Amino acid sequence: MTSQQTTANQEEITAGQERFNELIEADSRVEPTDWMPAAYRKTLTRQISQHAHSEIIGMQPEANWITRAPSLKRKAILMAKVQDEAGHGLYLYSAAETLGTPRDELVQQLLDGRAKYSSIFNYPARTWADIGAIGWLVDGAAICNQVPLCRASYAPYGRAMVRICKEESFHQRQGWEILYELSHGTPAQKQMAQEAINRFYGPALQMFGPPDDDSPNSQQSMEWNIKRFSNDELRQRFVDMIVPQAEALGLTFEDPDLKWNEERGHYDFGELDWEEFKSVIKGNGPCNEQRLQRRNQAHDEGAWVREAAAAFAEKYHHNDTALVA
Ligand code: FAQ
Repeated sequence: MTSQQTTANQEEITAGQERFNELIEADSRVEPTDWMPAAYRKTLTRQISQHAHSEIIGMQPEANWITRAPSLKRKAILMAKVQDEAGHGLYLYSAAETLGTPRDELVQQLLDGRAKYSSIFNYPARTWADIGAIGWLVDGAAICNQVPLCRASYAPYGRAMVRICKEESFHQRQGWEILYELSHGTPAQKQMAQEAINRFYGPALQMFGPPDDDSPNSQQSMEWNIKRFSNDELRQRFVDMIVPQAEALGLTFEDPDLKWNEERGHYDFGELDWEEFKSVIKGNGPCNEQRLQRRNQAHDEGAWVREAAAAFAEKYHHNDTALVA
């Protein structure tokens, strides 16, 4: 590269950086064609692809219950929910791709265990009540975390989140309704609902990520208007939301430190098991191995569909060009 070219490149970068700074400062949106800092591109690719992987892996605990859902209606509802999660994964992979890394590469990172996905999906769904707990608590936590992401500075991510959040709201109501029926059913059903809540409370709170003083990405992501609230702020918001909802269900949380703090105007809650969280993220949760194995199997079994789609696209493209010619 000549020194003239280098100077021209630097000028372009400086102008790009200035424009980017203005967009962030004005709380405006960055489009894929805009210049952006390499670190901004990298952290978004990381977060959006992990989010996509979570949606896809998150299908598994629920899909395991489709054949065992207690009625035809519940089966249909659960199937629709699981399909929605697949759709969320697809919107998010599309958003991530606009940052430059091909989808195949992102998917490969998941398949060979290099990429993270949400810790919560490494826990099993043991009973039908767990499907209720996943809908109410896991989708509930997802909504709390994701509504602010509709305003993320990276436009394709924000746009994808709008539709995802609408669908997640249905999911949360679906979970709530399952638990409501069970908690107002026989004593055994109520107990099943209570046990599901006991299992999912801690892991659902951990979905918001590590505490703020142990969250290496938060500060920069907040400065770039990707994240609008810190992990702890959103966790608190979630606890404040679910406590009255649990009361309405007639269920309780197994947390002796959970109580209203008049001074703070929020619920206090107990310290979560962060050692367990770290261990699950490292791959040692109850279902990590099973989840990845199943995803790899599904990917292999879907090879013929990808090949057929590629062959069709090739043929279509060929005919198209032939028509134009
Ligand atoms: N699990 O510095 P921070 C759903 C990692 S979708 C695993 O605080 P950041 C819908 C983090 O990646 C659920 N890893 O990171 C559904 C980072 O590692 P890295 C998924 C976690 O990015 C329902 C390291 O720890 N939602 O539920 C977790 O600023 C039912 C340090 O953390 C999203 O992905 C975790 N829980 O904040 C589907 C939402 N937490 O990458 C099916 C979008 C943290 O440096 C059925 N993502 N880590 O190696 C976010 O909002 C953020 O990425 C956070 C983490 C808040 C998750």
